[in-house]
Amino acid sequence: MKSLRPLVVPGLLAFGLLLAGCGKKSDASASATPAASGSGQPVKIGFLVKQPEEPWFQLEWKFADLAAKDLGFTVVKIGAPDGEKVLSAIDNLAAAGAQGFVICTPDTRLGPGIVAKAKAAGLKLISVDDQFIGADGKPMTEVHHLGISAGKIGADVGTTLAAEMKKRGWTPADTAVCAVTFEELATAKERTDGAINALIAAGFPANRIFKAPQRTSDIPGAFDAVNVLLTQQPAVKHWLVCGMNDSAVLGAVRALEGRGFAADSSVGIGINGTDCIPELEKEKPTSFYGSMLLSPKRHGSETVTMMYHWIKDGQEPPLDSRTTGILITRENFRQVLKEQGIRE
Ligand code: FCA
Repeated sequence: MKSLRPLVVPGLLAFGLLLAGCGKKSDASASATPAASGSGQPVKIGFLVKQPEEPWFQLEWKFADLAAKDLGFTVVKIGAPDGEKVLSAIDNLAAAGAQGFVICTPDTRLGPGIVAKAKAAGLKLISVDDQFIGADGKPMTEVHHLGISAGKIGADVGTTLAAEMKKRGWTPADTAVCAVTFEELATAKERTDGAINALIAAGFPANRIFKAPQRTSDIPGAFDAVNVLLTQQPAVKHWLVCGMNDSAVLGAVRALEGRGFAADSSVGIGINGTDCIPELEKEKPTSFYGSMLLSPKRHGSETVTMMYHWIKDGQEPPLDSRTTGILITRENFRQVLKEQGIRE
């Protein structure tokens, strides 16, 4: 999601115009698309992701493909980093005879437009990871969604950070929290809010918790944000780090290293568990202590499987499904990743 913030308003406007312009064409493809359910046509399902370069999304795709192989349908994998790509992907899917798609949208505020476009194209729709936001600013709970229990997973990060601080004998006087935030994305805000609240509940002083807002939700975005914070807080001796995902915490850890902080003076815990594997495999431990491993298997395979049964058998999926996370560290990650089918 590159420099989304400054482009959001023009981006949304352009998305609206594109949508208006596509109305006729979509209607045409809707009538050209045979009724999906029970039509006897081969099932074809699109899987659109906002950041195809992130290992998390590559694994979702991998598990979607495995489910498709098992059940005998096709998954069309499409990287859609902006609204324009999303719209053209929906057109292409409809033209190619797909009956539905799963999407992690590049901007949750595109939700109403994506719903309208999918409807016009006669495609069923499930959102994954990032829930659509309606025109009223609230989650679009009428759109079928599979996501994570973000607040609870964030809270587990906070509780673990507090325990690690205690283990190391660090005091609140010389320790601070760096929360790498991306608050325009609801699931990201719920995660970092969950971590912050759990730290406070564990007795960590609220005035020692600092937010480092990312401009982009990737490693460079986190790196830049944390460098600013470290310049502002030169007196801190020990840092505890949380963020929306592994990339956020990896960017923070690299920025900390640039200022001389290492595993003996800072602790970071990510979320995803899929984008930090090379980090945990490094011979020498870094400040990246561990991650809450989510289930790319469930997100990838369950979404397309639900979509498949919806198309084929008319079986509507639950409106809202949530998945959990488990802590992986250098001690257990090989074993857990194997159990979860992520690594051999
Ligand atoms: C969001 C994040 C991903 C992953 C997913 C479950 O889409 O950007 O990294 O954490 O939620």
